Amino acid sequence: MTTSTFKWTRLALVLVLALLALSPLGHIQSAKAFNPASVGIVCTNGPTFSLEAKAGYIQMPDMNTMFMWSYAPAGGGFQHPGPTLCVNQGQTVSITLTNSLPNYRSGPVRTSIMFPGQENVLANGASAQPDLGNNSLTNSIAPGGSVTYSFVASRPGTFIYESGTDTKMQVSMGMFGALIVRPTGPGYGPNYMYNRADSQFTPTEEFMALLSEVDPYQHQAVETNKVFNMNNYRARYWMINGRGFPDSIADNNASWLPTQPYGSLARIYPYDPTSHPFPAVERFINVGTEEYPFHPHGNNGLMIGRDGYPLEDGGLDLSMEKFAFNIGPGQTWDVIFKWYDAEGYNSITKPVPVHVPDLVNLMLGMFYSGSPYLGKMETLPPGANTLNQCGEFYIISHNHALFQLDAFGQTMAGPITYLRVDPPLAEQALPGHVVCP
Ligand SMILES: [Cu+2]
Repeated sequence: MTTSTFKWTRLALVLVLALLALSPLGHIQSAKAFNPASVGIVCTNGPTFSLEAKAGYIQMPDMNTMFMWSYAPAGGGFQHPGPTLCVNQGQTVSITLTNSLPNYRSGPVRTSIMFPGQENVLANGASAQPDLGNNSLTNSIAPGGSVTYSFVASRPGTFIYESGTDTKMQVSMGMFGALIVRPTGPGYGPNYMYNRADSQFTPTEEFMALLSEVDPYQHQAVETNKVFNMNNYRARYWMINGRGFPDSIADNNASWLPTQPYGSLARIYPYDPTSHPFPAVERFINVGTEEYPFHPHGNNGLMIGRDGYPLEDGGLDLSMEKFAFNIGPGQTWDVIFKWYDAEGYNSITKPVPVHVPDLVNLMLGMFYSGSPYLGKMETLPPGANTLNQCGEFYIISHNHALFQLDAFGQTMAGPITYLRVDPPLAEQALPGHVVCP
């Protein structure tokens, strides 16, 4: 059995516990691209932003609710993580922060934002300074106060913004978000990661995995005005974009996750030199305290940038293909990937050469279409259900520190998400094929 055959079989048999909305099947309509707003990065476009530090609750995958501190749009509802701030290289970015954090242990809580990777940051127009008297790495503000930070986004890439005040506690409580700077060099633009021709990607296939963790005992201590004690810190939840699996693969702005707007399902089309020539991109970000070795199944990723620097040296391409990306605390990694038909399997001209075991020995995944061929749906055995919509493939991606695939003791939750590969649009439009919703 070749490696790729093994992958096909494993894909067909993988057991999946998630739920996706099942839409009506079996009717033919003209093929059109899915609504890109339901998946992928949700940008809050700049360069001027107003954020509010506040407290709220999120839903954990084990159905607990968790008290969090986070950044939200000023005057808007609570959300976690903070808005994904998108700007263009060269712009002067201006972020006004208002402090609406509740008192903690009867005292006011000062806070701030720092911008790792950005230079010459100003606070209210003057050079930002450490505020060590208030345990802050940058200018902090008391509740009710506000401060405006500004800087020139001088280089493209993926960056973090996070609290610079009492950082162990406040970042642990959830005060972080992503900052994306798009290249503006001559001939480049928002569909490039860097000012490099080989960093071009498909704009509707830009994804983010903001990886974080939660120690519920520390959060409960803060909620109930007890001591946050980093000596006792131990994460029990791990998240992608502020959600754990299976919520992680729900759409952006899913109605049952009102304070966790960002999904992490990556939904793409196969590579095709004419109709779909450019790859997808994923921005990996680690705001936790542990390494997160993220592992997509089924294909490798090409790591092209770290911490906002393209992997190059004097014109030499230092990008590297990896089967797992180890994202260290505080790091960001930019990874491009594509799904392509390496073996050319075809149900008639080149069938998958594998003997299908007896039904009693099969475990049918919830996403299995009944066929190992992309774009085909076939009858499933009696009693088997599928959430497959149009013969698409689902390939799991997860954090490979397996103890982190957990939600306070509930296993197979946490930082798990999926790559969904849809059949090519032209194929969806063929007679007898199902159009993907
Ligand atoms: Cu795995």
